[in-house]
Amino acid sequence: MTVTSDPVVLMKQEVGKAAAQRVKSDSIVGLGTGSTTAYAIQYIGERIQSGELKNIVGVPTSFQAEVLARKYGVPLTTLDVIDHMDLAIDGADEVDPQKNLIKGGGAAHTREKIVDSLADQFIVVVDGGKLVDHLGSTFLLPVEVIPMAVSPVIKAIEKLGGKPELRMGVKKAGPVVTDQGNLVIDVKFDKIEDPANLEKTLNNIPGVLENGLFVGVADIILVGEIIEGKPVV
Ligand code: ABF
Repeated sequence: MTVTSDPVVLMKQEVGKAAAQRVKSDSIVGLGTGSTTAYAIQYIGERIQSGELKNIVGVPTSFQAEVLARKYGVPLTTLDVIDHMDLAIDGADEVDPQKNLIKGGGAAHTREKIVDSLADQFIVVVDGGKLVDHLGSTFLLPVEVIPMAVSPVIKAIEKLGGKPELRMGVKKAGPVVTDQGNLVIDVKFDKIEDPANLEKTLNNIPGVLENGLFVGVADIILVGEIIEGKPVV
């Protein structure tokens, strides 16, 4: 683990560590995306290197997860090879009281939903700031769209009452491009009353590949807090 005195980093490290400690030898593990999950991948790697964990393989949810797994020595496999997945560890942007999520801040929600929903147990690692009363209150809802369909999808989302905007790159000019070569539209909904219905409705719009509503997928939410300057999970 990286040595730091930053309480936020320490808290993310502790949440990632807590998730990684749930990995047993002979497990197939879904490896999520995001800064908190990055610590879980690092700690899984450390447990493998120390000999504590044996016969582990990971299924990455993004190129970022793949790079981290290789960096920390977590062997990788694919969904064509395995017949089940014991657990998946992944981050989230919002978590509601029913453990439904908004994900996709890292534009990886399509592969994340495939992997996370296939796992026997999906463990979510977040800081306390991600907990909300209802989804959409603090984070825009990401929707992955085939590039040629951006305009009609924007119109269809506006008809649903959403306020869509094409996600633009920060470091790189132009729109953000996903691992699949698609674009991401981020949508503001005043209040997402029925996330299950909205998830299906959005995915039925021609040109939409996947949206960031994860309804009924998460099993365990590990929440990190900083209490009196100390990280607590
Ligand atoms: C990923 O984790 C995304 O779904 C989400 O945007 C991100 C949040 O990660 P963190 O806040 O831990 O950096 O799975």
